[in-house]
Amino acid sequence: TVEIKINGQPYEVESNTSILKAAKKAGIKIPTLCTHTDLEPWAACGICVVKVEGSPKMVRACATTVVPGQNYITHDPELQKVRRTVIEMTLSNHPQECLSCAKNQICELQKLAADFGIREIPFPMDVKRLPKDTSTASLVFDPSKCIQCGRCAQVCQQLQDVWALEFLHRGHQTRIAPAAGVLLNESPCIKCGQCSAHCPVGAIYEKSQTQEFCDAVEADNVHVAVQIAPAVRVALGEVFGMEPGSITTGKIYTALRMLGSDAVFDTNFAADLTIMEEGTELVKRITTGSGVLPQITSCCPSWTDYMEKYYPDMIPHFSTAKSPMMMQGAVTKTYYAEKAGIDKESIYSVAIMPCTAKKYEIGRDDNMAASGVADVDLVLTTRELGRMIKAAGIDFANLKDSEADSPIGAYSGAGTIFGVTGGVMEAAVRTAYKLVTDAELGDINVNAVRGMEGVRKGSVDFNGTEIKVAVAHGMANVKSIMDEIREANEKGLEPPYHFIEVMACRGGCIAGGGQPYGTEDNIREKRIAGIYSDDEKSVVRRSHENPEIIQIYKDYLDEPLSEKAHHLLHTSYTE
Ligand code: HC1
Ligand code: SF4
Repeated sequence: TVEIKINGQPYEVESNTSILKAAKKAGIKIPTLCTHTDLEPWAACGICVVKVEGSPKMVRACATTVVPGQNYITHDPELQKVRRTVIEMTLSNHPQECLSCAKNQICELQKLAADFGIREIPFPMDVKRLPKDTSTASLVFDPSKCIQCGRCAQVCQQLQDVWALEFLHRGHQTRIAPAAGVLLNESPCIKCGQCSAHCPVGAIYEKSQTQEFCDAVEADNVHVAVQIAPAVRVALGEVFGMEPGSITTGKIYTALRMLGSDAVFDTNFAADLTIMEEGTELVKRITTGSGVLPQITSCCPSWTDYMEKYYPDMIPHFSTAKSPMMMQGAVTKTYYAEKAGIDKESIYSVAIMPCTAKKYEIGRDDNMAASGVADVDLVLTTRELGRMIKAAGIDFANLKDSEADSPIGAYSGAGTIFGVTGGVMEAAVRTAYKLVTDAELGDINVNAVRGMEGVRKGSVDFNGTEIKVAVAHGMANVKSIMDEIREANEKGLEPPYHFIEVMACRGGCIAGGGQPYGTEDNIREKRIAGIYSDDEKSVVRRSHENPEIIQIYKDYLDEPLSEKAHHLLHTSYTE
């Protein structure tokens, strides 16, 4: 640590920390629009300027490291004037459409303007009108609202290593867009939505489809069946002032019924189903030598998109199991429809997801209508559900809990942990162990695959056989593992792993691009703790012990990888 002063008060702070972080620790907020705790600072917006006592220059607090003994002035009339001018100039280039903006009331620029009490803009208005990019199924990019802070591009490049967004042109002409000015769906974009989760204003946001839900509820003879993803339950509460990580599963079921859903199911059920299929597929690959190793998870649609674009030679490594969302849709319109005596054509299947890429996933043409009609009709993000609940005047935080509907609503703790990085792996290990050894795993918490390291490698002892696994999250972290596998393939070496889990977003789905705004590592950790505590509280913690899973195989699917299971629950990938 080093000793510094902030506004004359002495503080002991970590060495090599920035002035911005040191001040934050001391409880002093220096405003900024471009920095984010997920990203390296790049000093774009200029609002965080501070003074160093004894020096005539102002420095940017985000990108300046503390020097022992220095006294930093964070707030004085001159600094406030500089900041105010930067905000006013930004506002002069920004459309004044707050009332109808996707970020109304949660926009960071709007908040700064309010904090600084800006009532008039003393510069001529100069808003560049550029067309909105609605080319993907997931996102709307409105370049007119972009303030060139660069967060989206940084996140796309640093965290995701996708480079779909970059700064084009120079000087006054600078703007952020896909390279060569193409549309997002012509760029390498994987629809993860991390740009939308990090944008401080309303320049990039999820494609809102709440009206489609309302229309379905209003329509005659439509049976609206909804599923909720694992990660939604530990984040939605934040929209209503609850602590991140609060488990609101029962309240979400109740709210969905109040919004007009006819049946409420849980994606966690299908996460258990995925484990049955994907776990059996893995065991088959290991024990019979059919299919290549390592097997790689395929439930994250941004990851499958990325793999198809950048590692098409590795497609045989993908598990053919569909994502839980797609499996849930398929069994909703077949098994459930038959049991409930409802026409599959009259079912409208809705998925509430923490993810913007899930909107894209339902439009992929590879076998996403296994029931004969679209298996999932509509995907809404956690943020969209939050808005619908607000609009309906529902006091979410005080709702009574209710239960999901049978026969595809029950889930095990293994299904829940799909929502965190390492969770699919842990859930699969719990069931694969049983399949291989015919015994239950002693310690059900597979700690080797937990945590927030970008890449985690470990092994699990399957009664004398060492099963080697690896987990990666945050798309930029996948490269080292994929290169390792590719090298082994090219040299004809033993596969370095048996099973790999990849999630595009840092932390897994709990920090998906469709989650409530403000996701940072401290919030990720709370949501992760919520997921693990839900698992620990579950009576059933292994997918193969979920009674409704046992039932569906008995009544309908026969056994994992059966012909029927193949038809409904598996898919293929394209180069
Ligand atoms: Fe996910 Fe999944 S865990 S992909 O992160 O496999 O979105 O929550 O629903 O489908 O279960 C997302 C979450 C989700 C699927 C499951
Ligand atoms: Fe980049 Fe993801 Fe945004 Fe696409 S959705 S531009 S990949 S951050």
